[in-house]
Amino acid sequence: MDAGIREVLQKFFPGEEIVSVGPHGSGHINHTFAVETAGGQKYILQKINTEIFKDVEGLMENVVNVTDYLRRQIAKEGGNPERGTMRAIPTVDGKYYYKDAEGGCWRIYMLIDNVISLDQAENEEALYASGLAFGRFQAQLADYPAQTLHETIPDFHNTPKRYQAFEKAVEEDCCHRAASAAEEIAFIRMRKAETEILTDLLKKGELPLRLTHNDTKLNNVLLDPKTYEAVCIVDFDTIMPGLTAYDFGDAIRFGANTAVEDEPDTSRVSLSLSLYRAYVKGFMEGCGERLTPKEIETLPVGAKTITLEQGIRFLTDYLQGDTYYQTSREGQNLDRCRTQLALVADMERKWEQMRV
Ligand code: ADP
Ligand code: GN1
Ligand code: MG
Repeated sequence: MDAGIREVLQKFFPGEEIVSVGPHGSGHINHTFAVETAGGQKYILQKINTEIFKDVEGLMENVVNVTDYLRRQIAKEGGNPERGTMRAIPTVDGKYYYKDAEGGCWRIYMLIDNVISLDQAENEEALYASGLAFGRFQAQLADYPAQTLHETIPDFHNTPKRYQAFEKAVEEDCCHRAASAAEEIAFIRMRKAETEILTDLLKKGELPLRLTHNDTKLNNVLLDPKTYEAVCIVDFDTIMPGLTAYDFGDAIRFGANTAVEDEPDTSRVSLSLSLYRAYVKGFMEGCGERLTPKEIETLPVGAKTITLEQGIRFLTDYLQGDTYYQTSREGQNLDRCRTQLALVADMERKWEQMRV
């Protein structure tokens, strides 16, 4: 075991014998490890990405307060709070993260066991279940005091600002990559006006701000491997006030795509209407009567806007030299961008059928 990781674990479990530590999951932001102790207890150890999350104190305060609140809600509903949400473990000093000598920030969660985390939907059940889980999540947090939350990434789903950052990256072209993405740049520019639809509706007061998860991709919902029922939603780093359409849309972008997010062959990319409808059904059931008619009407806009936004974000990172998302091969962010744009194009073809 890496000496640094051993030192970190000592801050959480002094004297405990650790039998294994290994990389876990396929998140693009933090470094995630599964840890097992000699007593058979399993944990998730994460090195938080402090380039992206500047206020770890505030971030962990959000996580601890929201998970405490959810535990109470889940217990009230007769569920099992220890499997139904994450539990962060404090250090011996009672803090929910440990800062090492180099400034690296580490946290530990109980590991939720006997679950799967999918990078691509295997069936409609998975989409229905994750829709239901995210709909319920929003309902469970409906009365949470949203003003007490720290904004962990300002303007996270402000699509017009994402567009501006993209134009700046094209103009600067610091890595001389813009020429290799000329088609993608043109595709995005043609849809500039669409980046503003939802934020304009919010400004006009036609859409309400809710407490949203903001990173609703399928691999952030742990599922039962046999029934595909949702067990637990994870990745609370971006819980902030936001629009329902974005939470809905991000789940569609990832889970109703017939290809993986970084598929190099874009002919494999399409929106599966059956997966889409399965998610709609689950999400609507989970939200109950809460959604306004305008929120329901704009769910498909959310799917298209966030897919475009994600294409913009991947392309911006490619143009800036792959500094934000973790990559494992050259050109991966450009491939990720291309899958998003191919999906946007397919949503345009299927627009009438996407109506909710
Ligand atoms: P990132 O921000 O890098 O995506 P996540 O917090 O989403 O990091 O963690 C990465 C992956 O690890 C998740 O997609 C999920 O599969 C798994 N994971 C995270 N937390 C837990 C947990 N408490 N129990 C089991 N698996 C987890
Ligand atoms: C990141 O952390 P992860 O891998 O669950 C990103 C999301 C993107 C997603 C694209 C904090 O999610 O916004 O939609 O990658 N998270 C952050 O796969 O930027
Ligand atoms: Mg994640």
